[in-house]
Amino acid sequence: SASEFLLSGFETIAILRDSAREKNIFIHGKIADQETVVILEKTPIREESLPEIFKDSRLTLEMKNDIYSTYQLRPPPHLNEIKTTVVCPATEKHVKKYLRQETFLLEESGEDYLSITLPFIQSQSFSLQWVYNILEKKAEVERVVFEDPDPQLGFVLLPDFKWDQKQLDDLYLIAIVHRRDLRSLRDLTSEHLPLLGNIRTAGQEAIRKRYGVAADKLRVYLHYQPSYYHLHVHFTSLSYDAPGCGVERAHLLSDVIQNLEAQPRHYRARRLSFPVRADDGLLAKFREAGKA
Ligand code: M7G
Repeated sequence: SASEFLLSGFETIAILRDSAREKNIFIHGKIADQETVVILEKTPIREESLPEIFKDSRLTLEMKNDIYSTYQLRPPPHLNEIKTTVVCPATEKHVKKYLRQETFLLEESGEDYLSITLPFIQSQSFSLQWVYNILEKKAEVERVVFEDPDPQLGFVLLPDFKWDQKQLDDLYLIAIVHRRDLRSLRDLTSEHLPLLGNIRTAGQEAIRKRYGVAADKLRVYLHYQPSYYHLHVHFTSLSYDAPGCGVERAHLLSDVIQNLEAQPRHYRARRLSFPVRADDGLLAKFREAGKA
């Protein structure tokens, strides 16, 4: 069927990163001569599946010592799934994004943004096609949780593709704005307060209605720098240590709103810090300009 996909033609080129703790692996390879990134991730164990696991699984003893014993448990196959993300054809930038690398913190003034960062992101950032597909109802249509169609204040709220929606512990949604002229936090001024307020209020309300998760259980933030330069806001479960939710990259929406209320051009003027990977072209540009 159209929703089935074969990985048997996948040829591995390199392991980009893996983590025993996160139980995932990022692989660069080829499918039919096309550059591809595949991400495999073991999914959390859900409380609802415990009765089935206890009833239908086979245990093999590994060791026993006094009151302690460890086993290998083989659950029924449908409870042993691996969440798989495929990027194909992948660009070199995708391969770099997932490669584990040393990072450096850059501090960017408003002027640095205009003279270094903006020209750089205009020349080489990820395609926004997936974003436009969502806004134009060409992809992920049935996944949309909430939409405000207003062209200026509106947005689409849907599950982030990092979340499989099977448990609330790692709840992760994104709100993507309808207007297409806002690249990132840097573009925001007090003029955009109605948009930001709408995303916060309507987004939280939609998540409460759909998932029963209250506003005080959500971490609502923007990334700077984002990977995709079309304004979007992350909504993650407060109890989930989401990738990229650290202070060096995440800006809480409520702080953003307060900063703009206090100073309309806060994000145009202020120095902003953010991490970059060792081989990020932006780091090279900052170094060329003697700013890093
Ligand atoms: P970001 O801050 O621009 O970059 O966030 P990051 O990926 O470095 O965090 C973009 C968000 O959009 C991320 O949380 C991605 O997981 C998510 N995302 C990316 N793509 C390509 C898709 C997609 O095709 N569908 C959905 N639903 N989410 C995506």
